[in-house]
Amino acid sequence: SGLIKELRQALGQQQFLLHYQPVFELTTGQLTKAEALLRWQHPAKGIIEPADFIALCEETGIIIPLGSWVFQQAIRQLSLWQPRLAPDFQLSINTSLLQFQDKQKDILLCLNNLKHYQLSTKQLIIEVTEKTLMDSHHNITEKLLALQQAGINVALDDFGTGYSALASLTRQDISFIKIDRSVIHNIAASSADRILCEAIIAMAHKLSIKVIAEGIETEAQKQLLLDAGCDYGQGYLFSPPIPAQSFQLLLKQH
Ligand code: G
Ligand code: G
Ligand code: MN
Ligand code: NA
Repeated sequence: SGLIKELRQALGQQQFLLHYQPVFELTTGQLTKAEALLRWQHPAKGIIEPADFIALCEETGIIIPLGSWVFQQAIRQLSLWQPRLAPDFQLSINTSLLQFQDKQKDILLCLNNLKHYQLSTKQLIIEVTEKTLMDSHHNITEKLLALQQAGINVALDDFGTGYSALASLTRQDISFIKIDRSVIHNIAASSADRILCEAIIAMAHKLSIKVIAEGIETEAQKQLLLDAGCDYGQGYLFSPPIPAQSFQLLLKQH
């Protein structure tokens, strides 16, 4: 289709960019992480969000070169911010299953890039989805454990949606779970969702997994998460995903 052709050209024509959403430690309000989120600056249609093109990138394999670009761009940006960052600051990068099926090329690239910029592997979080964890043919667990051993943390994204199983909390290759915004959305209005959320946090903590809540939009949600002992949060209450330059300003204020 026309969109596929445009997507193939987009990488060469530098139409992709990353926005960054700040992640805060809930008890201290400290800016401790950022999630890199892909955007497509289409020449005619303006900014297109990943929901409208990631699936197509996965179907066509474009996600492989695009995923490599995301790693390189995010790590380069991290190195530019480095002088202003708290020592424990981490940048979180989203990944697709295909990137783990592709001989782990990205992961090595990622390590080389970090070395090139003299950054620590501890400064990177790689976000995976349940879909990636469920693949049993590409040594995913070994690859994720190798990342952990190299010092890169792995986060399970979209927790509480679709097929995400409680059993994934017992995995040794996960350091963080990110509770999906569809769960967070209802915690102030529905006691059932609040109880679910509290139970997820308590269970994660007992299994030494840290919790990041996504999609926090109200003070009430933030307070409930604080009371439940949630570690980190992101969402419109604090900030939407913003361009790199705006993120840099935010770093100056913090
Ligand atoms: O920023 P936005 O809410 O539109 O992102 C929607 C989803 O798109 C994210 O939750 C994430 O799963 C996916 N996404 C965003 N950036 C990337 C990326 O760089 N790589 C991959 N594979 N997925 C991404
Ligand atoms: O990786 P993931 O698919 O979870 O990406 C997070 C997405 O959620 C981003 O695309 C971002 O634009 C979106 N988002 C971030 N904060 C909020 C929020 O507070 N509310 C809603 N509805 N969406 C958010
Ligand atoms: Mn994510
Ligand atoms: Na998510």
